[in-house]
Amino acid sequence: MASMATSTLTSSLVSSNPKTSSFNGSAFSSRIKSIPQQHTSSTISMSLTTPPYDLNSFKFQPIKESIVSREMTRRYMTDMITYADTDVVVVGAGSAGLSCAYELSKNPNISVAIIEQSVSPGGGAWLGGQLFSAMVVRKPAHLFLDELEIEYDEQEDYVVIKHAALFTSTIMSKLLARPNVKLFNAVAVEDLIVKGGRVGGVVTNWALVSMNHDTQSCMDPNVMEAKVVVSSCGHDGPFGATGVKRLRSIGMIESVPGMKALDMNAAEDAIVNLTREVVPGMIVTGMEVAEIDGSPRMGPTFGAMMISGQKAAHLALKALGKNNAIDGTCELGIETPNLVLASAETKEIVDA
Ligand code: 48N
Repeated sequence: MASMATSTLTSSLVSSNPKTSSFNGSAFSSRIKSIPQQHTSSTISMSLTTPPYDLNSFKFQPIKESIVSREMTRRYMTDMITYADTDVVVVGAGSAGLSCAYELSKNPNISVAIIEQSVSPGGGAWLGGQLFSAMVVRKPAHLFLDELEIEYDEQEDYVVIKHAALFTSTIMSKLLARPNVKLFNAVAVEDLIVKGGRVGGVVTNWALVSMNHDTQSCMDPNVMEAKVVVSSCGHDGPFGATGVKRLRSIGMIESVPGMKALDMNAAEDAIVNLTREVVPGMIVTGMEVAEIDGSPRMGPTFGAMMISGQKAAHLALKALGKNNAIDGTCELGIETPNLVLASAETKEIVDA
């Protein structure tokens, strides 16, 4: 009964009729954007279908333990052999990295490896600000959410996803289902492959090994070659901004000034406009852009991560000589995002 009472309370707060509901006194938005009825979680959870088996006499088919081991080992080793030389490596599976990999995965001829040091990919996108649930996305980035069929509460200039995990779990479920994508989580990129002044791949190790190099004798890494590397290492956490910091320590860039103080409006435009190939073979996206350019931080708004990730994908497609939305060479609406991606780099935003 409690859950019913809660859902009644919740629905009165977010009722689609502004005249009958208000929140902190201001009338609520005119409508809640929802996806076709057959997809909504409330339909699924409210349906009274019973499981297709008898829960009172449930029995699994038999299995040999070694078969489980062989199934996991064969697949993982096959994936490592397959992705040892790949088109694009995306370092970091936060909102920017996931958006980039999702956009790239639309082209079935592109192979994408996502390297994420955490066991649980998603970076900072499992929650909004200060560990609150809701995720704010400023328009027109909500059009990306429409493409992902993610429900949100719509306001005039922004939308609110009721729980950030709805974005992260939805984009990940769609992305990981695609045949040309492989996520290597619990794996860290601890260095770059650089040949002739061009980034040509990444140096990897189990993340727990990367974090414990000082506790053992030498534990050498593995490698993964790539035509293009997209660095989306964020700015926070034990591995924050490790992509651009490595570029600095090997002298490929001069400085990593770090993000400036918070200014939502300046920050989100700057992140998207400054998303670019910072050295030959390496594109930077998401909050790492703020780290390398010293642009302001935006705090708990996530649209820039999504669009920066999409832009990084099209910059990677351009670098691969494929149709892309930067050159305007891909069919509108099929391969491109339903937004016109700003292609001009506008350094003056940062200097303003
Ligand atoms: O979510 P993050 O940290 O980074 P982004 O850029 O995708 O999104 C940033 C966003 O969540 C914000 O910070 C918001 C908008 N706040 C801004 C503000 O003003 O505070 O994801 C980065 C991911 C994480 O999952 C890391 O674990 C991972 O990258 N990672 C790595 N994985 C493998 N190897 C590495 N060397 C590595 N470095 C980071």
